[in-house]
Amino acid sequence: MTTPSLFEPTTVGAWRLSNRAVMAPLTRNRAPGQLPTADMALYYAQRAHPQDGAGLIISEATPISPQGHGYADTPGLHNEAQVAAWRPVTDAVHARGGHIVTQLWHVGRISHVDLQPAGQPPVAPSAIAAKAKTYLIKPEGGGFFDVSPPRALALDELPGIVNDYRQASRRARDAGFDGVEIHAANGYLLDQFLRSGSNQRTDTYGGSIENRARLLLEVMAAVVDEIGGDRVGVRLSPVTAANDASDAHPQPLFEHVVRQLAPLGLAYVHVIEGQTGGARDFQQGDIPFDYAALRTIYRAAGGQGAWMVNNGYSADLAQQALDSGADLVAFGRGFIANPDLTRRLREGLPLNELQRATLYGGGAQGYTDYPLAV
Ligand code: 8OZ
Repeated sequence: MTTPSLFEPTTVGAWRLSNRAVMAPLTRNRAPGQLPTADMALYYAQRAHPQDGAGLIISEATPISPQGHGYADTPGLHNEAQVAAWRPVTDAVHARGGHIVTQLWHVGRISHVDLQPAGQPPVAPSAIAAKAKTYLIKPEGGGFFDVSPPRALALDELPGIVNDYRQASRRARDAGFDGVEIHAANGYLLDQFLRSGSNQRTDTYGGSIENRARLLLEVMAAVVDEIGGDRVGVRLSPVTAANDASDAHPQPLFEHVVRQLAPLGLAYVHVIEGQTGGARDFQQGDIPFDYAALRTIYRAAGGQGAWMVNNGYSADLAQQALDSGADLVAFGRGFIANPDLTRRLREGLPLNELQRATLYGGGAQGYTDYPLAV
């Protein structure tokens, strides 16, 4: 039996990808005025080489509405100026032979009044403040600040949020993206609804697992209806504690989610294993999360989307994951520091070191100046 190689082409949803290495979504805070820039086009194009770069690029998290913003200088997809400014980014990636989807984002309670329309409190399932920080750029410079206490969304506001995702997916298509990934991970709005620690609603969007999953599933159905399931993925982080996310019983919650996602005909399901950017064996509650069972349940329910895994993968670990049934592997830090990460993994070349001081905000340094291997 031959097992798939990280370095071989594959078909995912509507796309023929030149390899199975994916560039994970990565917030970089280099979009002043919430508009994509020429530097961003260069950065993504550098990572889009068909053999040496990512088979699929997932853009940095991209807010669907003014209210969906929670960090300084993140590029939106909620007005026509942003659509026009994203176009050179998608064109540059396509000119290199790559594929790019945008990650659609609403931060929910992980925001700050400085970034909210009219200085209003951020919105959340329930009025519970996260013990978390956000990145702001003040006149004296960029830094991390406590998030602001949120207000609970009213029931009659939720259809508008679903519609914001729908409109953003339409704008993504207009901007030339190959599709979208719905960001339902890392303690942002959709994950806040999923998990009991942030969702204490008593209406049909809180309480039971079915109710907590409702908003995500309505968003997925709307976006699939708008642009087609074969251009839509979703990112989940079943156990992460990022942004104060918590749920004592993630296994039945996420099993319900993937069972409900199965009939949508998605391009892929993207799962962060463990603590985002941290320990792969991190768990919430008493029982280690069973990721293999999650995939088995998705498949048993008829789900045919590619299974994308992420978090701290090396070349060896990636190949092991492909050998045991994963279809795609997403690399984050590796692609920040190595535009030619796929080639380096294929040839066993050393990796550039990640420069942490230039991760968030700033200019070309630590962004478009990481060298290719010689
Ligand atoms: C790091 C800094 C800011 C945002 C995520 C969108 O964790 C993010 C993010 C990561 O998904």
